[in-house]
Amino acid sequence: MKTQIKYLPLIITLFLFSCFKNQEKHYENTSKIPVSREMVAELTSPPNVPTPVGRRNAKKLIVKMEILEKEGEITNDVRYVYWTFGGTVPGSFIRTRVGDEVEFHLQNHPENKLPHNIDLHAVTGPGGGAESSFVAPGHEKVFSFKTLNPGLYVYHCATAPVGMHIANGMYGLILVEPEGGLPAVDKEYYIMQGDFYTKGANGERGLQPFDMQKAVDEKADYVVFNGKVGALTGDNAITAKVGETVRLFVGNGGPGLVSSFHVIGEIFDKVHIEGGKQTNENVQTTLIPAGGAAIVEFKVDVPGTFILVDHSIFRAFNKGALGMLKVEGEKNKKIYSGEIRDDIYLPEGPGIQSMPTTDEIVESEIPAKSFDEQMKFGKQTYMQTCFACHQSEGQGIPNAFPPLAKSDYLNADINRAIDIVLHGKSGEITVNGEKYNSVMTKQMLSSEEIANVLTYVYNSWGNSKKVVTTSMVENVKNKK
Ligand code: HEC
Ligand SMILES: [Cu+2]
Repeated sequence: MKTQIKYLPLIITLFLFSCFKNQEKHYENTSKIPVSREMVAELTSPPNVPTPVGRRNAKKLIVKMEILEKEGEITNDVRYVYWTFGGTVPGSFIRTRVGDEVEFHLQNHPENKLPHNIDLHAVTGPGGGAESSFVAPGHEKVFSFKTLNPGLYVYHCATAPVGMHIANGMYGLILVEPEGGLPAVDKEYYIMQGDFYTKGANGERGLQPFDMQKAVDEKADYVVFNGKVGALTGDNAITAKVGETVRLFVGNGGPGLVSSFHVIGEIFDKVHIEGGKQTNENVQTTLIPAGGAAIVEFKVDVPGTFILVDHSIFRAFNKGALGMLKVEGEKNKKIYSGEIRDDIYLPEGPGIQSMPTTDEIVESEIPAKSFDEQMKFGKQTYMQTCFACHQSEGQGIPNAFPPLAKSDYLNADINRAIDIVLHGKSGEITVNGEKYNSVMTKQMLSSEEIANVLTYVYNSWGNSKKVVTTSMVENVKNKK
């Protein structure tokens, strides 16, 4: 007790002194910003970011980054050997402020196979640090740099073959906050796109080696956020509540592809273009170069699931560049009503009041009698109706439309197949071991057309050669 009182005047003086020191002056030349004390940097794995810098003074900041080469899953049953900064793709997020003196410790784990190094775009100096950080397995290299320019920067490995090291996941982001820090927001997340090149095609199972030729040709098998398909979907989605402000630190590691970053159903209130000082407002899609970044900010006004995509859209729906932001809270019907009505729109003729139901579809006058005729008419219907989704050879599209060729699901139950074409199908199904969870709308076809098209499907592409008759379709129809 006594000693505490004795030191009280000293404590008060120190307190006042530190308050005074926080009234930091503005330095035109950021290389002159003095550093006080030493501090170990907090590093985080994606999609998390370290605590904001706020108003803290510039410091000597110790960053310890461990390189790990490790096997992971790029998508279901597809394995890949990732090379990582800190054990994740993208690598650990580094958060600094302008004027910090970063003492960088690059550690190459003794069980790794290769030497690596690091090029930080936030560094002013040869190779962005690469020249002084080349480190063999079982070694640690130390170098230091002063952060002169505020902004969001990419870091990556720059060891030959550079493209291969980046393609295997060796990239991440380092943020240099301006004096006084970034304005406070409710939620901050770390997202980074990357393209992957595997020996096997997209979805081919097993451990997939890196494919140099595909990488050179920039023919990516996977384009993903945060290192793998689904890193930000379902239970891994990022979240916010209605009314909150969200800041996304978005980077693009490449190595090959430029990202057209977009959030479906949301407008970016503010974007720090290319991660720099200049901001744009009311942006729909922002371009993020390979080896570049952007800070994206918006307020979420309505609940729902907002889909993050690379708007080069096949990458999103076929190669994995798709994430989710789930927003919970009160609906706001003024901002977004939801579906109000589903009216009939039939511009052709007056007097048509409703869509014909399958019961009302007029049966053709001359029914196909022979098997050959059924096949001929069935193929026509297939090419007009089913082809768009199930594809010309019934092969389907992975993750979207199940195959009809050699389909165990189709061949197992003929009445169920008739029912699907009559009434449509939604919900999870498994076809040839692959799960599909999508929607097939009901097809506006007559019973005879359904009989023909299914006969065609059953007698093509290695299926079970059943014949479907009009009366079989009628039976299924009348059961309901
Ligand atoms: C708009 C796209 C689309 C069209 C057009 C379409 N389907 Fe489908 N089909 C689907 C989807 C999606 C599923 C899976 C539904 C699910 O996940 O529950 C499916 C499932 C099926 C299945 C069961 C699964 C399987 O692979 O065996 C059959 C049989 C089928 N469709 C037949 C047809 C036939 C025949 C036609 C043409 C008359 C047709 N479909 C037209 C999208 C479509
Ligand atoms: Cu490397």
